Amino acid sequence: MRVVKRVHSTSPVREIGIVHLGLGAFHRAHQAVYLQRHLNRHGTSEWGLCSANLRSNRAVVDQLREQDGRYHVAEYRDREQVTLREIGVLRQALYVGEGGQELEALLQRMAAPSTRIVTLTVTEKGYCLNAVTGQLRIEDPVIAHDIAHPHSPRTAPGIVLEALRRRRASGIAAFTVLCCDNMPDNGQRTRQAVAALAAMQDEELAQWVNDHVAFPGCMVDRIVPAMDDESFTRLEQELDCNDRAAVVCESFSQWVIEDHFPLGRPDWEVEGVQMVDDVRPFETMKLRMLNGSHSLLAYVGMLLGHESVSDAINDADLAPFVERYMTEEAAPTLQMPAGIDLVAYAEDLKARFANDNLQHRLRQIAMDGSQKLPQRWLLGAQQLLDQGRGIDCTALGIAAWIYDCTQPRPDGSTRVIDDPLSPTFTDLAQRFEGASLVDAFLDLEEVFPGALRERADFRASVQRCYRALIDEGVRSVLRTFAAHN
Ligand code: CS2
Repeated sequence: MRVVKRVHSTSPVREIGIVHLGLGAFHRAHQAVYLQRHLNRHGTSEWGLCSANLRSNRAVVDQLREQDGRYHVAEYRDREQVTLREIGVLRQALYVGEGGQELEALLQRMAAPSTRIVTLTVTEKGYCLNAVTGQLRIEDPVIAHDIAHPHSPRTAPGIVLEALRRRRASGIAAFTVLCCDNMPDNGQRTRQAVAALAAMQDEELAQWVNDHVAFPGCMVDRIVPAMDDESFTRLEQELDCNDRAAVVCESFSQWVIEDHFPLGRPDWEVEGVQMVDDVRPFETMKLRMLNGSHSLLAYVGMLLGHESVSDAINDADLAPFVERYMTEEAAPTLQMPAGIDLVAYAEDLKARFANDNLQHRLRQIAMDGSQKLPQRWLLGAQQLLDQGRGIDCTALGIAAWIYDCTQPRPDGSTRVIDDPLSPTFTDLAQRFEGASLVDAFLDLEEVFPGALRERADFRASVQRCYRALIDEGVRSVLRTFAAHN
């Protein structure tokens, strides 16, 4: 029998204090839930939300408007225990769109004195930064557009900057910018994106951004798969929840935030948020242990024919391999504050991955690999090699990623990979094969840090794994690894 705890939203919001960019499933199931709990506890709140989608998923914005911003989050602990939470804290939903239809409404909201925090989940590529160096990609056509047209920006950094420019012009203090994407040093990276863009437009504004805008870093964690028809049907059948804006997620949730909010913030700590001085150890732990394992499960798991994370972690050959990655290649690169037990963390992660209520698609995790690999695997791999340690698991992951990016479909047609570098991958796949293809991938400056690209031992490990994948097949490679461990 399924135990469903229902939590309703009855309290009114007094004011919209937070504007969010990126109204995806993750935002609806993570930040919005913390704000809803804050609202329920206080009975009212000045931290209501206005959330916007910039270019993708207009449908969810329309749906939310029809429902007056209300929707449900189904939190699955396991098959027996589900909490169905109603969210009422989202007071305005906007869609900017290609033509910038609601850009003005969004900018006005961001420039309003009541807005004190702007949060973002626009995915790694949304910041238009080189994933390795963290520098703004000024050659990117959308950034070039924002440099030329500062008042009608298209990118997230451009929109944040234009709103800040308006505040400065009207003498309103800067809002705090809180990046909630899985990037290393995400506060600093966001500052870098906004300040570098400002420097291309107006040096004084760039200086003002550097002097007056706070960009605290944070680590966010909750597994929230993208919704599909099957998940909506299950919600309807199992929980009697007929809501096309609903989201399904795990019951686990974590948020660690650097406590630097000059215009104030909700008292998040009461809802279990960890407010810290330095988020970096937590961020690196999560990126390498959780996200790194996710990417490994995705690329190696898909080669084994699996579709979801729970299927992949239940594979008797893959589970020990991922465990070995966590203990031998991720954990040794971390320096955690006292009290953090990485062995227990790894155990918890395996249990979370096994939650089969979620149907978390490996293909979803595999997307945008070029943007994810540097922080999930490559910085750690560099550290391991410097310490004279092996990188077998990471190297197999990279080989599987190259394979995934370049293999034609079974019918011979080219598979379009969901990645900003997809045209480059197609080009490399047409020009090279075997060891030269691997070499061409390892030369990609946008993905591999220079120090790694130059290491013969690194290149040799990936080459060896790629050859073994082709010659022996993935299952046999995993078994050979296990036998030698
Ligand atoms: C995943 C993350 O899609 C991905 O790349 O690794 O979205 C992951 O589910 C979250 O970071 C969990 O907090």
